[in-house]
Amino acid sequence: MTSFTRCDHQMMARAIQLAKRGQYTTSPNPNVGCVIADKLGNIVGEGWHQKAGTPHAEVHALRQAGELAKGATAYVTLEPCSHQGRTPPCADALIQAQVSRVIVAMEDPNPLVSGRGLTKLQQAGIATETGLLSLAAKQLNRGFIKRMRVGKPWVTVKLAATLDGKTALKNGLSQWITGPEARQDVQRHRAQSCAILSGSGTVMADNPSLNVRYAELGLAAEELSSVNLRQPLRVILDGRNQLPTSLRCLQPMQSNDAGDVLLINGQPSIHQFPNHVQQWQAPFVANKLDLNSVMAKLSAMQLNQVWVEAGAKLAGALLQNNLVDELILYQAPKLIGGDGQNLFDILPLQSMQEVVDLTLCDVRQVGTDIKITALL
Ligand code: AOF
Ligand code: ZN
Repeated sequence: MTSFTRCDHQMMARAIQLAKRGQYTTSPNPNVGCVIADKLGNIVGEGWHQKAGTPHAEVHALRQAGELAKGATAYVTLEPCSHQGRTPPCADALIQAQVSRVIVAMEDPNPLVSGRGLTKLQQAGIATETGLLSLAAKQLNRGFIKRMRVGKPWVTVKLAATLDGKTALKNGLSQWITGPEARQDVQRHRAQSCAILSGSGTVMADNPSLNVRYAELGLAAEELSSVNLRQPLRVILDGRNQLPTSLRCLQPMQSNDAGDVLLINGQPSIHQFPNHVQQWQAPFVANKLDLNSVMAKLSAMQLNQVWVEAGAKLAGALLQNNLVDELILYQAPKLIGGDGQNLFDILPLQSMQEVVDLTLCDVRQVGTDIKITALL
């Protein structure tokens, strides 16, 4: 059993902090941070991965450390890669720099790596240890880990409701149930996601733009000016091919290239959509778009995290297909009453054994609303 020192913990905590800087920009790659410390515990190099196709965290840290990397310890939030991807293997770079020890928070779930990076280091005589602050490291890359292990993205369903659990009036009106702070919080979650998923009913009723308004995120000026900030792919399910072309969520983004909408339908739309709207025909199961195939498709497109903003039907269908990993519910101190719309449309249950159980992870107040985060 490995025992890590207080200094080890501090260094890895710093590496995790650095990794988080990539939270809006690294996908499809994971968020990774690296700290290099000399024998006295002085930090001689720091780095984090910024964007797929650019150098990995270790390379940035090694460049900063220069000659001082020799004999030092590298703390990395993810096992150094062993393969030639868009960039060369980090394990080789660490060996070449002659570090003496590498501590990683977790193994890389990428089948191209998965232990080979650590083996390579060990074979070169470098001491390795795994598992320091692993829970925090896994939290950083839930989407990447799930895509690599399961072939599906991490799915968060976001819903906004009143205290009595209603998402809209009976006539569908819902703007706005939650306050501006909760809506700003949603912007942050959208920005961390690779895709925003919605259904035709919701986009036709509310006409949302489903984009990220970075100016509302409260980012530091240097973060805001990063050329790497991206817009999530907007994925709209339209099983009945009823979407008109005029909706806000189908319009091109100024800051984005073509290809930023994926319209998933049963057959090609009769409408002529602009080039940035791709279409994909999903298989049907029981007269409905097969949501398992939809998620497998999004994973194959290298989308790690999917943020769902949809109505009760799609949210309920995802839930019943066991495709939801996390629920984020914003609850406003308002009451709508009996005939308002529900959070999830699920089949009437017959016994308490069938009730959907969630695990609460976080409850906090955001502005005037309550934010509940629960895992399925
Ligand atoms: C690391 N350090 O900072 C990151 C790693 O195509 P590439 O070259 O960018 O390789 C991508 C893969 O490398 C990615 O799927 C994951 O397995 C690993 N990411 N590894 O040593 C890093 N971002
Ligand atoms: Zn690497």
